[in-house]
Amino acid sequence: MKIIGADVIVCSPGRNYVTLKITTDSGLIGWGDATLNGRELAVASYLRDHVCPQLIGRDAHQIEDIWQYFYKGAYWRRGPVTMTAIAAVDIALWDLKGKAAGLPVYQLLGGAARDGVMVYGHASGGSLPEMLDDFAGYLDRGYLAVRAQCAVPGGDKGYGVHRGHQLYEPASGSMPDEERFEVGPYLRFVPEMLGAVRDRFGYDVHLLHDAHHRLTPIQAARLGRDIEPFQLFWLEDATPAEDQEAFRLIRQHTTTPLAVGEVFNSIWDCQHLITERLIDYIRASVSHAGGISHLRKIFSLAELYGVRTGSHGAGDLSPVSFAAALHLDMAVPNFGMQEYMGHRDPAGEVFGTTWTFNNGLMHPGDAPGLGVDFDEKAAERFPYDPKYLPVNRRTDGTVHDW
Ligand code: CS2
Ligand code: MG
Repeated sequence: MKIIGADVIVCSPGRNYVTLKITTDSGLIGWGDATLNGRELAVASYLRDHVCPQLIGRDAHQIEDIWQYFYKGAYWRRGPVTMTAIAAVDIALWDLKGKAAGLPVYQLLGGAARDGVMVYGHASGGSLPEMLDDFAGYLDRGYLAVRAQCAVPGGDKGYGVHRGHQLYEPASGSMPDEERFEVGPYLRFVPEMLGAVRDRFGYDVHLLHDAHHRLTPIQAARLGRDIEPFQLFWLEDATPAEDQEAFRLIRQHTTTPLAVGEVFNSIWDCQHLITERLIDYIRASVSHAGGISHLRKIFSLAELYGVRTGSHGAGDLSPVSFAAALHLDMAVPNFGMQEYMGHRDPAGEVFGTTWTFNNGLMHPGDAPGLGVDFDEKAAERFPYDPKYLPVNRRTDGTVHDW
């Protein structure tokens, strides 16, 4: 199955997406997701200028060889741009292999290890009553797990709070928005917010919260300890994830389960977190951590140490990589939880999907490959629209983690 074409399509149906199209001499097309929020054009160029020309003529069935060729052959290894580009190639090749075999990708990965994939939705609000009502909506729609994010009273809009009726999208403006954040009010408000969720909805729903990298290790330890009574499924990104040692300190102070990894792009970013059981869920994503081939190596390492999966599934991971995540979630033995933020309209005019949602569980469907179609004509109607993620500052103006 020889590769005869490799093209990069940048479009913006609701938000920017970078999609790789690999065409073979058998007439099959494989789709990969190369979206890196706020740095889309860097990945598009890496693919167009340095990867696509080297794909032509290769056997699309040689997924691992092609992965190794672009990982070791570049000399300069790892990093979000490189690994997102390699991920897009890998995802497209798995899509092609499934289409050539007439099987959904999860069958190629060992078949179904579960009936469906439990997903969590994103409840948020500018106030506690607004967030609680949003939370209730997810329960009404059958979700078994819900993340709660709420603006801190008197604080700025802050991470994770949707504005208006559209799904939350952090990237905005042709230059980064600047947000303000102060740790004290946040640390005092979150236990109150999570306690209000438990008071109103009880303990049967899986409850999650994302601190989004904004705490120091000891602040994260304090928050983990203070929210223990609310029995979270996980506290996410408690502290900037590149500081793996920090999780040792947090672990010493709290039994609140810890999840981290959406900014990771290789197994070496999380190797010690996993082998020393410093976390409970690894959140690396198919589209930023080298694709299906590399992510399943991370998940296999995690399995050895009792760490479960918690794949990133924000709206800036396109339907192509979300479908790929579902296929992997179906097959791995140590599945934990899949994030499902949904995709802003009119993404559905470009991406055709086959996944289903029933009673809190999702299934990728049984179409050959990933089960996602891409309408190139429709994509032309939504040209790239430069957007950046916010920059966070403390109230004294110091740049802070967002
Ligand atoms: C968040 C993301 O989904 C999450 O848990 O951390 O929304 C993250 O902020 C975005 O993916 C960044 O583009
Ligand atoms: Mg997160």
